[in-house]
Amino acid sequence: MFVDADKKLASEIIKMARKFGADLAGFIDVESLQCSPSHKMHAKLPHYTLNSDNAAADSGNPAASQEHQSPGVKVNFPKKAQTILIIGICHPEDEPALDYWRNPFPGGTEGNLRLIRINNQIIQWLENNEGIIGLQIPYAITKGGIYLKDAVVLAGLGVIGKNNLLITPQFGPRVRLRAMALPVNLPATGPLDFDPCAFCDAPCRSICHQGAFDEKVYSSMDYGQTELPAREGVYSRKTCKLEMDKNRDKAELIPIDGGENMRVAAHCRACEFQCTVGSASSTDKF
Ligand code: B12
Ligand code: SF4
Ligand code: SF4
Repeated sequence: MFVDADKKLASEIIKMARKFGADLAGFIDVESLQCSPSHKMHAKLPHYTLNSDNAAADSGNPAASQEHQSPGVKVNFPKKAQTILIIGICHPEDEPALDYWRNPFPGGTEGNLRLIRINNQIIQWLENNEGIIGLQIPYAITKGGIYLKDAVVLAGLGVIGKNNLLITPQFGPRVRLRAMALPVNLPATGPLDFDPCAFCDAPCRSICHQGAFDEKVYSSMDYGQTELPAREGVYSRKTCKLEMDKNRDKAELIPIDGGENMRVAAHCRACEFQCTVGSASSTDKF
């Protein structure tokens, strides 16, 4: 049961998150998130080698590259965490550099660094004004990260689309996410009644030239749940990652902001751009 003071604090935090630059902000309690589809599926996922941008996104140290996600390991949430604050920034198509994976670069990408800075400002504000200590949650799951799309869906800020991305009413899939743990119990912001994919024939899937949506990879029978990647289990992370590896191999060494040379890789966003939800042209359709 939440009292008025909890609701007031929750709305103050969201107001401050927006003031510091977040385009989306919401809450979900840790207990619900721990039971979300990705967190339940995590322990059953086959062995997966993460790439260096996941490592760099947390450490700022690109040398910390290949990591391994072993099956059977649970996602760890910070011990005192009761509520997760999830924030997002819009990542428009005409600002591709926000997503460039740069080596060396703190946060891995400009977008992630921007999110880290917004979180830092919220943490500072919370400590000074409310005496609450917020904790940045890392990006990579193996570094203590959580599944961000699930958190946003449960916080009522969007849904999982047929392209397996989070689709928000305001920006479609063109958002980047980060989370923070809070040691207080705050009211969740969800749920949301929104499903743009229901009557859409999924151009976001057919655009993938790697064919990452061509086969059913996950079944409800094997994983004991109906919520699967790309809804029906037709997204292959292995196939998609082939494209990411190709993008990384093509990374160029270029000077950034007049400074030192960095290796810059632009990752595939085809399934993201093909979805018109939240873009100017979509206003009539949705
Ligand atoms: C590892 C990773 C990758 C890997 C593996 C991806 C994968 N999905 O397995 C690779 C390198 C291939 C990859 C690719 C991409 N990624 Co990536 N990735 C991540 C990371 C670090 C973890 C994701 C993960 O492993 N999920 C576990 C798998 C099993 O879950 P899943 O495939 O998402 O399927 C689950 C959901 O569909 C969910 N679900 C389905 N239905 C429902 C219903 C409800 C109610 C709920 C709650 C959940 C739910 O349940 C499924 C599991 O059963 C996250 C950051 C983070 N910490 O969360 C970013 C993240 C998901 N990636 C992101 C992006 C943008 C991309 C790319 C577009 C590349 C790029 N330009 O950055 C592509 C898109 C691929 C795609 N179509 O999904 C964004 C997504 C933003 C958004 N709008 O959704 C994230 C959140 C990072 C960020 N910067 O904000 N990624
Ligand atoms: S294009 Fe967008 S609305 Fe259509 S199925 Fe794909 S994610 Fe859903
Ligand atoms: S990010 Fe590119 S390779 Fe991966 S599923 Fe989307 S379109 Fe296919």
